[in-house]
Amino acid sequence: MLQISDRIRIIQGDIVKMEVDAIVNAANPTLLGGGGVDGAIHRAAGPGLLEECKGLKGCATGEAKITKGYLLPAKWVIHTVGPVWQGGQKGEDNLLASCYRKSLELAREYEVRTIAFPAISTGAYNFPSERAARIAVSEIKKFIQENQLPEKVFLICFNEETCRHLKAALSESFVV
Ligand code: AR6
Repeated sequence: MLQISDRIRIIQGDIVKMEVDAIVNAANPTLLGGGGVDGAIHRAAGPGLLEECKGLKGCATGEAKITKGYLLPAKWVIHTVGPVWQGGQKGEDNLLASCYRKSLELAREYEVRTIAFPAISTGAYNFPSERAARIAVSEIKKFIQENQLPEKVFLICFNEETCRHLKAALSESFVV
């Protein structure tokens, strides 16, 4: 059995290349594609993904839905909709935490052993990166402490700043 600290890994790179059971998409409520990581995932997965997404009838902020991965190395894509940052008084923290929790619950339901998350809401949706990193790490840590699956969670950073914030949040969380 892996230690909790061995079950969370930070990796710099492109999430679409991850050879994991599931990758998480930072989507919008239509689930019909967009820019950023959403655009990259749809391009790499091919048109089958959009076809399946059309049948999902959207997704509320803080919720998550699952589809197949089509041409991606990942078997599944878990689409979650992060909050748009509006200054922090509109429930953004709880909604972001909910994205991680609901995605992990779906992953557990589908017996996902390995999963990769992007830094949800920290691009087009403007959520402050350091604050988002703390929420991501604490929600993931809480979930894996209480659950066997997923066994391993990868946090993918696309830029140096995100990496720095995630690493700081992770090491802070393991200081006793
Ligand atoms: N792999 C990993 N991370 C990535 C990749 C990639 N290929 N591409 C971007 N990122 P964003 P949001 C990082 O804007 O803020 C879309 O149009 C990026 O550097 O993709 O939740 C949707 O349709 C940033 O750190 O998602 C929505 O309309 C993080 O992923 C809206 O953007 C999230 O940036 C969602 O905005």
